[in-house]
Amino acid sequence: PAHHPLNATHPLALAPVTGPASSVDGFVRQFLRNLNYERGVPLSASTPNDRYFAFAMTVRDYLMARWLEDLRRQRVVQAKGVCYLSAEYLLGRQLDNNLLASGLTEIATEAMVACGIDIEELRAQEVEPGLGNGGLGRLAACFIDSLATMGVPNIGYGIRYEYGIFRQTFVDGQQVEQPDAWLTLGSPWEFPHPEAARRISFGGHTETYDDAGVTRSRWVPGWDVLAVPYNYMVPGYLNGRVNTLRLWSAKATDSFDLRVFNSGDYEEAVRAQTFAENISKVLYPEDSTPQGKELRLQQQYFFVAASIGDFLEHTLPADFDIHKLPDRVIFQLNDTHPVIGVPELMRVLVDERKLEWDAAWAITQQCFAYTCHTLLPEALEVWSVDLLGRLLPRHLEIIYRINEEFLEAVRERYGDDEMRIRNMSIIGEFPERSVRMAYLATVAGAKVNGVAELHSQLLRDKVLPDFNDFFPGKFTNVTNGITPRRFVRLANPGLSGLITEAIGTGWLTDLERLRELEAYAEDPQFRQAFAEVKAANKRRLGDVLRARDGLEISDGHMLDVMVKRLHEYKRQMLKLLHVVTQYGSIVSGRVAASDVLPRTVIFGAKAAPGYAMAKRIIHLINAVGEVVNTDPRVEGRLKVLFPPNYNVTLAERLIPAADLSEQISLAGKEASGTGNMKFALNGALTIGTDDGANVEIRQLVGDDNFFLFGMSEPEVEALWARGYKPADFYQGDENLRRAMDLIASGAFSGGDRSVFEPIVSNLLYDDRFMVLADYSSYVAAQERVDAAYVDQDAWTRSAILNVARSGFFSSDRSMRDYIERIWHTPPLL
Ligand code: 4GP
Repeated sequence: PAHHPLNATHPLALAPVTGPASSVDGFVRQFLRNLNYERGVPLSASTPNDRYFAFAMTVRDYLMARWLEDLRRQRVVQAKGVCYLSAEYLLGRQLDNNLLASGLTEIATEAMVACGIDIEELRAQEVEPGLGNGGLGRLAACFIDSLATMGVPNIGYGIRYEYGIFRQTFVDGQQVEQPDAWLTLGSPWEFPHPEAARRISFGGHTETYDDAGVTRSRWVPGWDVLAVPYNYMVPGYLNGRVNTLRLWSAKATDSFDLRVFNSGDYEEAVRAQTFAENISKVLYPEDSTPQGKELRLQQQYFFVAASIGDFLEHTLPADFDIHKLPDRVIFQLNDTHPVIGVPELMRVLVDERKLEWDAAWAITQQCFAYTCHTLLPEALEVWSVDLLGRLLPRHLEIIYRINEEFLEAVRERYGDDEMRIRNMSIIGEFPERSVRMAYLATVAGAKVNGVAELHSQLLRDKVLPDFNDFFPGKFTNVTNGITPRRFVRLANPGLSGLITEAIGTGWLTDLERLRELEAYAEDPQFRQAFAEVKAANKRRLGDVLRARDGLEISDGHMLDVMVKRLHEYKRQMLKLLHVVTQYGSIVSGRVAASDVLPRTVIFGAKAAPGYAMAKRIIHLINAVGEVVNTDPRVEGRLKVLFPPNYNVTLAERLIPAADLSEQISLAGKEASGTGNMKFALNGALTIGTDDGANVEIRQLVGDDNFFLFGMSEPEVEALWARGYKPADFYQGDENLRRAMDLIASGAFSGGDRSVFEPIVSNLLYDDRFMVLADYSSYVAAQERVDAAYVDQDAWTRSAILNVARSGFFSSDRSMRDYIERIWHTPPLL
């Protein structure tokens, strides 16, 4: 038969897609349908995984009509939208979030009761997609939640890593990494589209050719892989909107050489396949080896080229006038990982679409904006020219030309100021010729932003001052935020209920309304109820830690929590020195155990697999915990718990239970922090330095409700300038000396002084992050904490004020700031 054109005007195809009936019966029917027709099993023979899949698919089915409608609307309206380019999305579990967003929680719960199914068992089935390392990846997840909730058209683009952030275990107190095989049982939330795979090229060489009298360059690649899109729904909160997250998975183009296979060389036959599929195999493979570095650049180009190509060819209509691209999209660069997208868009515009260089550059400069997430110089990515030229030769040429024209403009402005030109060049010369990706992003981006006031200011004035001078108005700030749907409503249902009782609904999408709670801080009954919620959250955490790790939380203890990646600049060591100080005072008899305020200190932290010092610190934390927790002289009044494998799921239990939030980085090092916001919004008080977003938290909640300590950023600078000698601080503070000596003595390593010697000597003779300099101020602040905690009612009042005054930290507000200052993408009504 002849080819049949798609009959999209068939009445049934035109009818709006309808979800299952919004009733318990409707849910049950669809659930059983999915179990039978999608899983191919009857309820009686189903496994927990079958039931979880059928359940998740049912939730999906309710969201489907909205998703299709949003896709249709975005196709028709062609309004400007955001393409968020991020190598990481640390999503956390999807089930409860999607139930909440679709307003199905009650119906679904009742439906499971009706089927005799334990909904908790279903929840426990879900493995969280750990497609991120920490703050940067979690931020991306919060942002796409907010955009959907605000009805702003957005596609999140990233990588579907087969293995996410490693699963952390402890063996003899030391971190051991296990692969995170999150896809072993499949994921019900993804929609693969192998038919829409895109071919992504690498290697080869460039050549010039004559194009009707014009000499042009082109890339003759050496090899390619397929990028297969997997779509995920990103539902807005109760607003009927669903955006898309599109993650790319790598597949070989000619995956299987049957001839070689038949000849018996099975390994050789799949070699190409293995090589290609490595690209999306793991999140951030170790980059300390040359091979690892190359793979990482491959990942970056892979997902960015696929995303830009997808947007231009798939999302835009076929007849789109490419000159209007800036009216239609902004590509937000989440740190430097996607910055190779800049030369990629130039390549597409100039080589493929045949635009003049200047026209293409004008478009490109309006279509990108760059967010920086760090202040550590070693975290600003550079790629050796050698590697980049080998992997992406045409892109290197393009980068050279961008740089040439940029430096010419710099010369025009400042004359032959060679020092300045060398400092601003996108190409660095030492220690090897390399491309400075942050500079490329800054030159190309319409805007550059830091992630908290202090960070943006330091970025502007200290990291990139020449660029700020050259591009006035390009630098701006958008303070980070967190989604209150996941981190208040889902994580802390008790507190959410209490808030709604007090101020009514609506605050979850208008978080500044939490201000109305201020008056309730003065109401003894409310304080009582608030304290009860906190106590219940602690019990709930206790249940989780007992079941998960066999850990016990003691009644009546203050919960002092430090959860974040393990890094020297974050200064887990400072917290640990405080613990060791307290322990030392007790066992030496200087302080009676009964006079110590009972505290449980909880750490959660993963160390990068190749970061030896961070791993040693983990070992020491566990070793200290082992000794402190079992020493009878402590009488159980001081405990150190370190549940392994801190992740989003655990964060959702830990944060609502915390009394004290540790945000103790060296001032000028933590770009923003977002955990700090989550704690404040859940009614923990912060002990913190004036760093990152702590500064803004303190300004908002007020000095009386925040324990500030340590040097400010200018003081840190001044101390460096004077010459920092950590040993002087050691000599000058008896408590500090005792604590350090106790560690050095082998007290936490069975008498073996060598185990933790590298930590001790690093602190004494190097101490890049000035732990010793801030120690005495920190211990003094902890004494203020102890004193304040004794008056439980006053503490609760402060905790309520923290909640009431932290509405600013909603990621909805961050999104409004991005929209107003950078994106100019209004909600689609
Ligand atoms: C983090 C920063 O360290 C943290 O301060 C910030 O809150 C977060 O980004 C989000 O902006 N950076 C990373 C990273 O996670 O990988 O550089």
